[in-house]
Amino acid sequence: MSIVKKLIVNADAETRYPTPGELEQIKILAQSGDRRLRLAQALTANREGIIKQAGSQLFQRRPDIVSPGGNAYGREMTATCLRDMDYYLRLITYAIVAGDATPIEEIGVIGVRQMYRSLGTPIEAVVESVRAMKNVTSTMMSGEDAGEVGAYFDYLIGAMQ
Ligand SMILES: CCC1=C(C)/C(=C/C2=NC(=C\c3[nH]c(/C=C4\NC(=O)[C@H](C)[C@H]4CC)c(C)c3CCC(=O)O)/C(CCC(=O)O)=C2C)NC1=O
Repeated sequence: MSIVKKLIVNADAETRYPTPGELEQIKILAQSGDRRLRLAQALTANREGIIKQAGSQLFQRRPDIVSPGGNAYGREMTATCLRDMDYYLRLITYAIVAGDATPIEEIGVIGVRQMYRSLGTPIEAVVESVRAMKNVTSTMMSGEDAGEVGAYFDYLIGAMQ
């Protein structure tokens, strides 16, 4: 749930006005709005290049997954793997827009270990792909921007392990 929605649900459950502390949180969120939207736009505009570069880093580090018997072996499976990376980059942009990691958790983390286990996909290689996307995006950005975006990648990496 987004910070704004959470505030409204919590306040309404107690039929009260938002507290000064809650409004302060929204103020901080609003003040960071332009920067967060700029970051989400940068990732969205560069998504193809990010996935492509991070994908080749992943397949260099983990040649087994694209070799015969590997989970991403063959053109179709490799494309599905890159699609999953794109899914995760998309969730990162949602979190940046929301200003918190909840969208990543709700859409991409809950149940994911069981899902990949049932698909025979090595989760540590998925984590490696997220790490590669983090590295590629950080080279495109200033240190401060890379830090903010990197925190969401780190959240995802930590939650998958
Ligand atoms: C946004 C939330 C969301 C996620 C995360 C998601 C993941 C997801 N990845 C899948 C498959 C897959 N995912 C991969 C991914 C990989 N294999 C590897 O070895 C690599 C480590 C990795 C790429 C980094 C592959 C190869 C498949 C196809 C597996 C198969 O069909 O046997 C499937 C099975 C159905 C399908 O093929 O579409 C799902 C549901 N779907 C969602 O809606």
